[in-house]
Amino acid sequence: MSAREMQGTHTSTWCMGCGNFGIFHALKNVLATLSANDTVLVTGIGCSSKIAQYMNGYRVESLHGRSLPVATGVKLANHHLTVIAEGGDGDGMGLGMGHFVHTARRNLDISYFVHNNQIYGLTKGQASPTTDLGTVTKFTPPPLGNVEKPVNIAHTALSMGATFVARTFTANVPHMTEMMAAAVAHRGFAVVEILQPCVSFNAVNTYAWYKQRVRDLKEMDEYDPENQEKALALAALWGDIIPIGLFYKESRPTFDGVLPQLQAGPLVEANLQQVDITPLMQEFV
Ligand SMILES: Cc1ncc(C[n+]2csc(CCOP(=O)(O)OP(=O)(O)O)c2C)c(N)n1
Ligand SMILES: [Mg+2]
Repeated sequence: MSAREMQGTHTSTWCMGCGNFGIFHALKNVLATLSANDTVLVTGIGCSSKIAQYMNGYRVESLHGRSLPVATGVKLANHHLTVIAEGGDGDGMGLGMGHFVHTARRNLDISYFVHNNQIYGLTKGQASPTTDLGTVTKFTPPPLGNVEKPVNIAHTALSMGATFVARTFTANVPHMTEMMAAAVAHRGFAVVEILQPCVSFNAVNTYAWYKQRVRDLKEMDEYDPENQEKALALAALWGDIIPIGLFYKESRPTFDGVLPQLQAGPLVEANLQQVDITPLMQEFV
């Protein structure tokens, strides 16, 4: 399927100027290079997660915070599929946080793209787990604004064992496309954090705010994507400089690669008629 054919027929509810449009563009570029029959996109709930509604091909818009468990199920049922999970900062770092850290530890061979607009967009502007300190939102009023230390997505992914960790910016579609394609090509859990302004409900982290701060990792002296310590130090930067690019990549056995139950082939191809489940059922009666 070409990038144009990836586009579905549903009309988008994203606001004019929403950062999701750039991400949609990059995702279509990447999906167009993959076999449509062997690729599944799984999202959670949120403006960002609606991306599944606007795409042709196999996709699941699941439950809030549950893109990774559903993606895990898809991958374990048929580990020959390319599985991409996607969603927002609220979806992934709020309700989905437990799944995020355990999927990273497990190193399941799936990609995870997080649209980080630092706000709950769909529910109209509450602080999310990635909202910056001091940001005033509907539920974090002045004078203090948000008083909870924000989650740094790339840094958390790295420290929990993700084997590919990158950050990109929605205003730069070629960079996003490159990071997403590299994540999909990586064997293991590949996280791409995408900086994404929310033009309606986040007046702080605007396109101009990000543009002033994003810096390509390749221009930074300490950059070494094979050195986890240096990657952690660079990922921790979030202030006047916010690095983008590939922080870290390592090769480690994947969960689906070592499970003995999957060695004979995908579970969906197993012949269950030869399995006698009577003894199992008797345990429950
Ligand atoms: C279990 C559950 N709790 C709460 C909600 C309400 N809800 C829908 S979307 C959302 C926040 C989405 O924020 P984020 O994931 O950052 O996505 P965005 O809309 O910003 O792209 C919430 C709290 C829900 N749908 N389900
Ligand atoms: Mg959000």
